[in-house]
Amino acid sequence: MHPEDTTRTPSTGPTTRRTALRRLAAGAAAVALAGCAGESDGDDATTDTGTGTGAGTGTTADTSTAGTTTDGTTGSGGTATTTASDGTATKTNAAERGDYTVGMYTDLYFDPVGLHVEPGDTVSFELVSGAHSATAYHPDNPNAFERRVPEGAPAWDTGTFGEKGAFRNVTFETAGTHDYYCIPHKMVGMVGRVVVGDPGGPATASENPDLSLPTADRIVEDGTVAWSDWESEVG
Ligand SMILES: [Cu+2]
Repeated sequence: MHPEDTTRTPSTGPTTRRTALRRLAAGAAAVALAGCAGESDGDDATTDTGTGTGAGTGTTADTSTAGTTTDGTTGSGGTATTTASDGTATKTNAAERGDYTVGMYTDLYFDPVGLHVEPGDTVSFELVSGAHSATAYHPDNPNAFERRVPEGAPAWDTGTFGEKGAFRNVTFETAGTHDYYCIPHKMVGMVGRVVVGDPGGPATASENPDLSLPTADRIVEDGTVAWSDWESEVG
C-alpha cells in the first residue's frame, strides 16, 4: 500500500504552512507514517493548523509584557556580541528595545512575518513563548543551506534562547531582502523576512524553500505583514 510519492521532493513549488506542518507531522511520526501522510496536494479543504484560521487575534498583544527583560541573563549559545565588518551588530540581551519588535511564538511563527525597515534600524526579536532563534540565511549559519541575505550582509544570528520576555537586537545596515529562520524550527517553516530599504538580493529572486513568504514589494508597501493575515492567505 505504498503510494509512489515516497520520492517526492518537498522543495519544489511554494511551501505553505500546511505542507510545512505536514512535514513536522511526518517527522514526528517517524518513518512509520511517512509513506501514508505524504500527499502534498488534494485536500485543500482541511486546515490542520493549531491556531485556527479565523482566530488570529491578539498575536502581538503580549509584547507589552516585555518589561521583564533583564540585562544579565544569557541565552544559550548566543552570549557574544558580534560585529561584522560592515558594522552590522548582533547584540544579546540588549537593555534597550529596538525600533521594531518581532515576536517569536511557541506555535512556530514570527509575527510580523514581514517587516520593512530602513538601514540602521534595529529589530528586537522577542521571545513570547517557546524557545527560538532568528537566524539569517547565510552560509556561515547552522543549517542555512543557502544564502538569502544580500551580498555583504553578515551572518546575523540571535542564537536560540528561551527566556520569556527576553529579546535580542539585530541592527540592519545592509539594504536588501533578508530572510531568516528559527534554528530549531526551520524545517517546519518558522521563517520570516525583513526588507531593509529597497528589496534586493537572492531572497528576492527565488521563493523561500521553507515557507512561502510575502513578497518584498508587498512588505515595502504595507510596512508590516502580520502572521495572522499571512496565514489566512497561504493557509
Ligand atoms: Cu522556533
